[in-house]
Amino acid sequence: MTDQKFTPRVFSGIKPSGGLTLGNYLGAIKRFVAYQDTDFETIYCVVDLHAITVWQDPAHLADATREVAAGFLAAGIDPERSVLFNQAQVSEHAELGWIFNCVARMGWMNRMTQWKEKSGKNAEAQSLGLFAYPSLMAADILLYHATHVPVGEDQKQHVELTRDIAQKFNHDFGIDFFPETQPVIEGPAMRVMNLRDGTKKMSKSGESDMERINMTDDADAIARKFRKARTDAEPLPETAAGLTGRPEAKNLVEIYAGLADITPEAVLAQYPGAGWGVFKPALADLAVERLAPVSAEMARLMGDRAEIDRILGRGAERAREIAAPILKQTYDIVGLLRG
Ligand code: AQP
Repeated sequence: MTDQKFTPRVFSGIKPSGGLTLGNYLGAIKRFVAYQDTDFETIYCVVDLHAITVWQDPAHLADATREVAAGFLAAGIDPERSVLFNQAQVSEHAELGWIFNCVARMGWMNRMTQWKEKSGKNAEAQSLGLFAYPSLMAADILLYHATHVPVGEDQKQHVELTRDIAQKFNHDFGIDFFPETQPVIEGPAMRVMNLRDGTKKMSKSGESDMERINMTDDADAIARKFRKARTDAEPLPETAAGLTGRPEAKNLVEIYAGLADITPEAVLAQYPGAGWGVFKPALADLAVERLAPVSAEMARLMGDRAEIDRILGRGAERAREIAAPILKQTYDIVGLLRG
């Protein structure tokens, strides 16, 4: 249950560590847009401070930040109805992140699946920022006393860690100050998988472009990538239970369901026993139909970078109006002296 004393408020972010993928669209952006038609206040952030936990070329980072903002806007985020900004413009994120570095425990970070996957066998050579990034993510969320965070399945553990940090802070200082934020993960395609390996997540920074659909891919690229997507030799089953143990088939059915806003069962009812020669072109057509207007609008917006910068600057001012008093109270609770 969400604590009634907190305003129903959604916060979520995307890091500009490469071009947006179909995973970001289905797992995040499309759902961010839908929240604008609810009673929640909506705050969306391009989390550029998270992007630099791995090397980013300074010559490209600002444009990558604008491109994620363009993706939000093109998909339907209205900068009047939602607060839309980039993290680096609101320094309160980094300040609260530091305080949470002093609340979170090393053991908690060590248990994060994403840390284990990203650091691999080379943890010693990773940045300290990559290790600590879930505590900055907790700050992103709690700086706004956000009650709900829509994320893809891969981020569930980090939102749960945010709850642990809030609880420990409240307990350590004997105060009920930070809410217990809920992760919201519902519907199909909450974990869109790599097209060449159905056991791995589709990522912006994955090695091969063929393993992901980018939001800016043209119709030919989308058709080619789905045609070459790895599958097994069986046709589609008639019920969702028949997808068990078939990760690639399950992934393509879930992507279709996410794009069409229907359940995987409804997809299978529409294509009972279909072969890949039928299903893959239908999936490509649907993806083009959904993504082409978004990518055309992204390209148009990227032609006016000054306008994107203006929107992000204004969003940062609005974000700070909420964040600054919460940070000030946090400093007071911790006993940090500020004039
Ligand atoms: N494959 C996915 N399926 C469903 N949701 C996804 N998200 C990301 N990939 C998938 C969701 O998109 C939001 C923003 O994620 P992010 O870009 O900030 O971080 P990430 O999860 O680390 O994304 P990537 O694409 O894998 O980036 P890189 O390769 O740079 O690390 C989140 O809500 C996430 O769940």
